[in-house]
Amino acid sequence: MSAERPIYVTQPELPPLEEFLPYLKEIWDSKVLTNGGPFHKRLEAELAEYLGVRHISLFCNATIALVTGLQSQRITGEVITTPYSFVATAHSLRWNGITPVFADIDPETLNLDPSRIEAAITPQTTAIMPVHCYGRPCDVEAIQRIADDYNLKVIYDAAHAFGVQRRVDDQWHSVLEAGDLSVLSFHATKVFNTFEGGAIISPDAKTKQRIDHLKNFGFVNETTVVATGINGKMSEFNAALGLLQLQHVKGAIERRARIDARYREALADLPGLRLLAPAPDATPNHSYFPVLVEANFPVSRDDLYQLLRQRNVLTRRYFYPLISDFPMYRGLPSATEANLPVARHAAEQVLCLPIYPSMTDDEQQRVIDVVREAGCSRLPERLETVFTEPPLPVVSELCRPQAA
Ligand code: T4K
Repeated sequence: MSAERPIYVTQPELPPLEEFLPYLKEIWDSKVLTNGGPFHKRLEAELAEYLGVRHISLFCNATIALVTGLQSQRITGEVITTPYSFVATAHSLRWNGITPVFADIDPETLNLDPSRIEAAITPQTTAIMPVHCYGRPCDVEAIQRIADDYNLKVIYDAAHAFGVQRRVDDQWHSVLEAGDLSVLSFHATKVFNTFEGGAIISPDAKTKQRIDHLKNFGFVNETTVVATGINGKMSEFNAALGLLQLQHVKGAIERRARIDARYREALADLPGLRLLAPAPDATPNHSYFPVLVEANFPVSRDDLYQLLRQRNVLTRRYFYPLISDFPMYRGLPSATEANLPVARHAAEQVLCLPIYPSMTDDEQQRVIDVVREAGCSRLPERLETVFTEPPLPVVSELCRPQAA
């Protein structure tokens, strides 16, 4: 293992501690810690404005928000979803007693392929749960057309899609407005974090009210409980942090954009390394930097992953294994290999390179050097040296990107 400092796939963005202390003082003075206090109210209002949405309900995390969102829409039976996501997507269905039905993904976008949805619909289907994977918008129009034709709800797992906008008829709209509900994650690893946290974006005040009841045990007042709700509330600590994070998030996304651009410039010429093309007509948030290690890359995806680990670059294979391969899902009829060839292929090729605002240029260069070194290894005997200690031969000038 390398003696160099570890570079993680992500590192949470945090504001200067001294900026947070006055918020803590206010909490300490008021002794209002949770249950919809002043910071909670302010964060809902300020986030709605920042994101360009009207109704937002804060949650303790996105998983509980997904579970609650499904419950609020009274979704039952079967829901069509993607196997290429974090396991919480399908778990939220199971927590509602719903059967996930996996449909394959699009090879270009890695999002649920609308052309695969119709064949998965049965009389038990009540909804579609797509994921804006890596923050890249799904084909929301095509999905909505199918939902309308079959009278299905659409619940978006938008955990990755903070701040992402789409251009519709020359106007920019939040991607979170699509469908019946969208769910965001504010986990430590996300573009906007409140340590842990999440939110549901609702289309109208009535839906938000129902969700607000459901996340507070079903209470509507001191003595009335109208539903089997849960405790999904965000605390004042997390909400206060969110307010402060919001002041810094624009700069954080801009820094991510520069890291993204530099990876593209440095890695575009490597045969066998596919970079996902930016989505047309969308403002990305650069939450992840996935690459697909194809068959003609000199080393396999897993060898590249190990090679990076040897150099203390701790990438992740989001999303491998597929959700449909986990033991609680693999027995489902929709989980078969034959049903999900594109998702399986992507899961075997994907590697998410480190991207986070505080990543330095030197750290990024370390990542680029290892990937280029692997990508430029042409001779079989060289491949063997790649995995021996002491560390690899110096990257040849030939393999260096033209511009850093
Ligand atoms: N839907 C989708 C599509 C999702 O991707 C997620 C979560 C959800 C729903 C559910 O959202 P939440 O209920 O979590 O709000 C991470 C996150 O835990 C998870 O939130 C996220 N998706 C998923 C894609 O990634 P792991 O198991 O990879 O996390 P972990 O702890 O290995 O962290 C990755 C790296 O981040 C570490 O190597 C170092 C760094 N890190 C992480 C944490 C937690 C830090 O530097 N500090 C930290 O506090 O799942």
